[in-house]
Amino acid sequence: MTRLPLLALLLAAPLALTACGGDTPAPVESAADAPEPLGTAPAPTDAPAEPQMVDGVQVVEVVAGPMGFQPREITIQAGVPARLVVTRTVEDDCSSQISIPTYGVPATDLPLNEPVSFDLQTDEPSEIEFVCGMDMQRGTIVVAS
Ligand SMILES: [Cu+2]
Repeated sequence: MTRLPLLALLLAAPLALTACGGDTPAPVESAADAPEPLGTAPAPTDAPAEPQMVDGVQVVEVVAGPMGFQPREITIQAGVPARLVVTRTVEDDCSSQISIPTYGVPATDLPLNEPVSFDLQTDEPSEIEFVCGMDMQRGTIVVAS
């Protein structure tokens, strides 16, 4: 995997911060009473992320929280099964739904603190975009060769 695209995504990430009324960033609430997600939830950061390998599947964990989707960019490997797992952690209309236009997945409810999974296609290099129900907060999964 190359590092340059990751760097480019890192530089681009802050540009996406403004949409969707997330103007009162609050600390991420404790997930102590949440169902245990696969592995460890990603920290709320704009840094591009890499998936966790779980039983041969690239698991991309995304939190829909006070700052929108975190992480906002994830790079995965083409040709390896992959799954997007999204967990909403805030009471916020903006993040209460997700859709994946790349796959034609319509707006799908994100129950509070309940991970919702989507299988990803990784046959060939591509970019998979996911957005909030209002098409304001966005994230991208880069399928790299
Ligand atoms: Cu929104």
